[in-house]
Amino acid sequence: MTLRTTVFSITGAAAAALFAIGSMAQAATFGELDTDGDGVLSPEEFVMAYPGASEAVFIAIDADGSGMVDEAEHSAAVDAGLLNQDG
Ligand SMILES: [Ca+2]
Repeated sequence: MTLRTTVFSITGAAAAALFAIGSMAQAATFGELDTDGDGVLSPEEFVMAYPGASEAVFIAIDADGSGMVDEAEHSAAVDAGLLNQDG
């Protein structure tokens, strides 16, 4: 790998990270949080969206105990004030 390639790779990664942070700073839609597009938020997607939220919060939001947060559960949690961008 040449130096030029290395610098380009690092720049690309930094840009991707900045984009991710910028996305999270705004009110993200459920579809944006559902990064794999399967219609539910996995614990991993949930942590990505709400880094400050604890596992207990996830369990509380997962009303049907499916281990995933669906859009209705997510919007109910947002409406209840359980979630904000700070987790
Ligand atoms: Ca998902």
